[in-house]
Amino acid sequence: MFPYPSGAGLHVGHPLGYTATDVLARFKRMQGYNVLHPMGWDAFGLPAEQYAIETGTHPKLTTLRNINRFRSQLKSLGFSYDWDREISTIEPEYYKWTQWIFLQLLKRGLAYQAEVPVNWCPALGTVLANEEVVDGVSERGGHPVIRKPMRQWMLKITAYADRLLEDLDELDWPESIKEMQRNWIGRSEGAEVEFCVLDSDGMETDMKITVYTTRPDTIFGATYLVVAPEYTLLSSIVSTEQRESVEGYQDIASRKSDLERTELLKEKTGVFSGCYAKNPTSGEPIPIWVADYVLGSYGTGAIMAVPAHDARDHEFASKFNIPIKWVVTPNNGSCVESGKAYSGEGIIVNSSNLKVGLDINGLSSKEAAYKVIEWAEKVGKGKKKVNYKLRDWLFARQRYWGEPIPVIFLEDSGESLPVLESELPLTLPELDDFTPSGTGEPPLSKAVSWIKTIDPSSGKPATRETNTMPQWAGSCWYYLRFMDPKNSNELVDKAKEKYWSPVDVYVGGAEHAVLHLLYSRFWHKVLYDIGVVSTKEPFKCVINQGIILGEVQYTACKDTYENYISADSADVLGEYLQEIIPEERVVKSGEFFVLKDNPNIRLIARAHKMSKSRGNVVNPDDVVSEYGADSLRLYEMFMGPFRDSKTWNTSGIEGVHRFLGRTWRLIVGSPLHHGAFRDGTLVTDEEPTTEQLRALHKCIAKVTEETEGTRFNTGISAMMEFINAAYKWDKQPKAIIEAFVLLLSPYAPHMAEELWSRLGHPDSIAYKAFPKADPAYLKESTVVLPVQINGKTRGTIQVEKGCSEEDAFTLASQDEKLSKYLNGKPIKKRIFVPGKILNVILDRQNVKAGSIQ
Ligand code: ANZ
Repeated sequence: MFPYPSGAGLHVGHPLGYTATDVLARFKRMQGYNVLHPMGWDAFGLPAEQYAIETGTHPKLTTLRNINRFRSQLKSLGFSYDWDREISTIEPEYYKWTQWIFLQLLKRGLAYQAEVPVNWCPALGTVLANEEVVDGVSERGGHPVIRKPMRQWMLKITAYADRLLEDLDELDWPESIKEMQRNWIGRSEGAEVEFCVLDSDGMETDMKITVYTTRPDTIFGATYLVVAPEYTLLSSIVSTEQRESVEGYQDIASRKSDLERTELLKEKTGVFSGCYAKNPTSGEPIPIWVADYVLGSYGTGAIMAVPAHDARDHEFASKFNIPIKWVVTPNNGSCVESGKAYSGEGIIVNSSNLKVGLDINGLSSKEAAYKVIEWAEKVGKGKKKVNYKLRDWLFARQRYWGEPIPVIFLEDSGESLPVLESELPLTLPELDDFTPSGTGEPPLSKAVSWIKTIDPSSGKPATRETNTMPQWAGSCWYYLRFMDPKNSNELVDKAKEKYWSPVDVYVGGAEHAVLHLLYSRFWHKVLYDIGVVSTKEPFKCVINQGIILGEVQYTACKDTYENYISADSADVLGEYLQEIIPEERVVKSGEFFVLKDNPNIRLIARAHKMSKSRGNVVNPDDVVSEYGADSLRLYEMFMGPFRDSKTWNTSGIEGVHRFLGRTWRLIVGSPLHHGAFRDGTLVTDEEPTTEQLRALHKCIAKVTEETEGTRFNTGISAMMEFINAAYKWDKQPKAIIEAFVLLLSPYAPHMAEELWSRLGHPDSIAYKAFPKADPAYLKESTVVLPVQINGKTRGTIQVEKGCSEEDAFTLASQDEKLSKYLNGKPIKKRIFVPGKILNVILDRQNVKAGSIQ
């Protein structure tokens, strides 16, 4: 995944994913594949715009500066990117195609306008992104934020919900991401049922409230209805007496986010609407309540509440004294625990009304649900319904630093028209003032001469759309552009797309498990439908690299007199002070960490996310200048399994740095005098021994297998083992060492190139063939042979395969453990099964006389 070039530069999390793909790219290239390993910038976004508002610096300047920094940092790590393919989402040549995709969506009815509530901050006069709102107030300045409906562009991702769900099955992605996507799409099967609204005399009116339920089997137990505070029909149902409290409630709810509203642990709130509806099955009047635990944006925005069988309804009904009616019993017939909802399935009870022709008593939940839907369809009061949690994608931002949306509005009629494809890219106008207008109008409304335009087909005056696209837009399809970055006629050339697509390995953080991956899959499917791409899915395999946490921090607890207390007793004490202890004052004792000068004091050891405020951020530049890029690369790959979270540990870099040093000295030798290494290497032209070949081929097999499987840490361990073994040899044959340098090169390319050149090769190592393991050297040549004395296993010996009985016996007699059973003892019989066992039967009499225990 390409990065957002933030002002802070690279953090150590970036090289983790980027080293991994670089190792893979180099490895695959050496195996003879054509590898597309590109880099680019997801460069629109809020921080540059916020910085522009504060300082007046144009976001483009800030962004380009950041890109330059990122590029030089990445180059310092030796990533083998094809820099000719570098792209940036802010360049008009790129966003021309982002706009083009938008026009295709518009053409197919997949982009539309709607009034949607946004986070509106009256004091700042601006719309805020969700991440700029903290606990209902603006992050900047702490001003109140309300939800206000505004005209927005929406993308109809819901039209693809089924395909986005079904096609997940065929992807080689982490199961956890697939599950998150499934939950996000949230397919739910149920029914819509109509409840007739009653007037104040209890008579049926023309008004109906349609509810969405996944449990039609519980309908006889629906003892009230709930509508969301933003339910459109609400104002026409509310009774005069209740109007004021309902409106007050609506106002409070408008300030809350959906997440706050549906939090399970939150105490339920609500107001009575003053009005009743008729349960169509039981025929009973039931009250209609307004409560914010029902969301206006899901289902129909109204529910039938079944307090006996739904936990939230139960809590609500208990609080407001609404009747609770049990209609499902657990299958095993045991009594339902009172005071709690039973939300499982079971056998239906209390559910029959012959007047309406419905009796579901005694049926299972499944059968009952089916029968209720059938009945509702017959009497015209409902139907089967599939719902998705997935919402259409809000695709407009009231911001400057984004792609202009290529739409114009006719001044006379207000009709919206697409900008002609031939006029793309529609470039962002220059602005000096990036502050919001104060009325909610986006900053682009200040670009007066840009806004005014003429509709080319009618010649009528028109104005341009001033909303821009969200940051997600440019990152939705960039992988396609890498395949053909300079094409000015097409988004991507068909043949090139066919050659490279789909992306074989897509590596990035788990934080993109849902939105980015879902949005790109959606756009990709649209592009597939219109014949731009040849595959249904963009990314064949996705891998999430683990997070790198900051160095472990040790904390000591102190009582109020500032005396150290052990962390295990501090919890009991409750109140305690904390002091951060430097690593030099810490030792490990068993599985805990304690103070060096007072081992009774146990410390708290914890790794935290790297953050500026904690001061535990590691800057890769510092590591590179102190240990070199290869050490950083190797360390990040060696820290632990690629997909797991890991903690940064500076002494760990020293470990891999030493390994590289040892490798260097094994091949080149130590410097003759301070600072200078001899030219060339220490390798010899001797034929390698079998032992050396075995060690090498074992290493080749392991490194190949582990690199292929993205288990880089164990691949590196194998190389470390090899170097340890090689140190025991008195000669380093060239054939062995050259192969090893090839193995090392994807991981530590700088040092490998230097060694390769010293080994007498004038050209780069990067395109040489990766060594292949010879199976002949992988077979183990020795076996472990159990040795029994009088039928009892007394030890083992290691013998060459095919070793003779005599040799095995000699080895056993020389073995430290076995010799005491054998030496000087008369032997009655030897039983030898080659490669399996050696059994020695001693002369009984002598055994008794001997000292065998
Ligand atoms: C009656 C009922 C009885 C329900 C019962 C559940 C258990 P999912 O699976 O998430 O689709 N619901 C429907 N619309 C809602 C909304 N806009 N806001 C909050 N809740 C809503 O869940 C669907 C269930 O969530 C529906 O089934 C409805 O409550 C509730 F024993 O209807 B149920």
